[in-house]
Amino acid sequence: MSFENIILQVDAPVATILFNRPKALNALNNALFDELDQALDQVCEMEEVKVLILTGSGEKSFVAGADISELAEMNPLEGKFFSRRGQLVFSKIEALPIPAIAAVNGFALGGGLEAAMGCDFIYASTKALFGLPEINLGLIPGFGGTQRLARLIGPNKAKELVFTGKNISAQEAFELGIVNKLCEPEALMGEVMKTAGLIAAKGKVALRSGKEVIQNGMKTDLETGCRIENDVFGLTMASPDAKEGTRAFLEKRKPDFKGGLF
Ligand code: CO8
Repeated sequence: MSFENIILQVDAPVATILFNRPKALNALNNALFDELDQALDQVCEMEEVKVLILTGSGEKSFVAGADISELAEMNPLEGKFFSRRGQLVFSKIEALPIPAIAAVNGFALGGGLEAAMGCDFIYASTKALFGLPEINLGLIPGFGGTQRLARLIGPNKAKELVFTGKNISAQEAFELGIVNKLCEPEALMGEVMKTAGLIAAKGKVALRSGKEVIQNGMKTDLETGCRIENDVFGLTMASPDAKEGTRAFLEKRKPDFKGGLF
């Protein structure tokens, strides 16, 4: 299916979704959320896809936030629904059974930073700009940003960004731990692809298990998290990939992970 506000490219084992409203710096509107939601469902069903990349089309922007022209026309109830819509779509990225990498190629402001934080980690161009500027519009972040940023960098640093609405450079975002790796703009996609390739060579069941355990464990205390890890470890051991991985090590060869369930 083709979309108007995003582009879905599949080159298995990697799928890439580009936010594609370059004239509005890829701002997020309702139509884009509908398409993103559908594209995520499609990616989920592609057995051969093992990594998802999210990036922005055009040179300038990953996503410059929610579409302010649409936002300005909403009544409070519509705003509440829109906020929840965005939260659910970004939570869907977080809950994908495959790793998702944000390749932040430019502005990642408001909903843009929130989209990137829904991914498992962020690589960014040295030219990228990050921030939660909603306070400048008399608002607060509404697509999960207050919660994800506070968990990512701690509540005090998150509050400073939310209260001041100031934009920070890619270097500052890297130092705060928002960004895993900084790349020269022309090298960004290559670096992201390199890491995606490393990930895609692993077993799909183990990737899914590792993601699930970290995410569910982070919502709880250490002991409960270890119990979750323990249960999922046992299940993962039952997968054909686990048998292949351990056998390949003993036979001194590269594993050939085929995915597949138990
Ligand atoms: N929404 C709609 N249009 C936008 C947006 C946006 N967020 N950002 C940029 N645009 C449009 C501009 O209006 C402009 O359109 P036109 O050419 O028709 O005038 C075009 O994109 C290019 O933008 P600029 O000319 O402003 O480009 P600059 O390079 O000069 O500036 C900036 C780039 C700094 C990114 C600037 O555009 C800007 O500050 N944009 C807004 C950033 C922002 O405030 N983002 C947060 C939005 S609010 C949000 O994300 C809330 C999420 C939770 C919502 C909860 C639901 C209710």
